[in-house]
Amino acid sequence: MDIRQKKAQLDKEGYCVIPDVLDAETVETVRAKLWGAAEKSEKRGVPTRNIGLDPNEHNVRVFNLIDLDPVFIDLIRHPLATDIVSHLLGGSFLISNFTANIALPGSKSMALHSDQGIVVPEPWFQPWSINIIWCLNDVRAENGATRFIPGSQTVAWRKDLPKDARERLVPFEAKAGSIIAMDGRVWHTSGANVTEDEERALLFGYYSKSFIRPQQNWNAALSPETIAGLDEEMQERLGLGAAANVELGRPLVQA
Ligand SMILES: O=C(O)CCC(=O)C(=O)O
Repeated sequence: MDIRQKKAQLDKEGYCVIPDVLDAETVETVRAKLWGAAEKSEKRGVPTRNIGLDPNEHNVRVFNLIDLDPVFIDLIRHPLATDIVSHLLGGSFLISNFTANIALPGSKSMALHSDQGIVVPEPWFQPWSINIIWCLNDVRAENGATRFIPGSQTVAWRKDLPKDARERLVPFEAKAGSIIAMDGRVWHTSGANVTEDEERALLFGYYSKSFIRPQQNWNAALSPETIAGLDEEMQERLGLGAAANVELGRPLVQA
């Protein structure tokens, strides 16, 4: 696999799929830990179903993965993931969120959106955020693959979205163990899982330029034990330090 080619595709088409990032055994381990994290979240009083994002209870949403199992810390800082993120956003980025959506049989499609549009107002001229989607199952149309509008990373204004936007959606296809890198400006939605018994578990590692406030307030979301176990780099990526918006402060005008 030529990673330069994948990055070029991300630049040009707004996405790329990188296969075989996790081997089959690791995928199974992470999938089991994800279900464990869902249970832990429920025990903490953070519900995972019917939280208002999806049309019915067949989606399982798990938030704050970083606080639920160390395996998710390894994934959010995975060298290949952060290499792709820094390719698109530049070196100064923050971890904005890390969540899961398990689409079970009977789940339906959510509202069409772009993730950048959720964190900054239009116009969206540049890539300021990116999702690294970890596939824990084979992903295909029938089991509810994420559906996206090809080329929609060039839509700067909501009014420029095509009238038939939903008809233009196409499903990603990827094997378990792949990652899908998706420019934050790409318009997309979850698919409907129409299978009898197939699960579709995806993790969404979301990163944004460091001048954008992360979706999760990590200072409030992470337990002291989790924070104590993080090294300096992770603390910085999560915006846990006292300094903020240093990126824009750096190029001070010379006298
Ligand atoms: O689960 C999916 O396929 C998409 C989820 C998504 O776009 C979201 O939660 O914002």
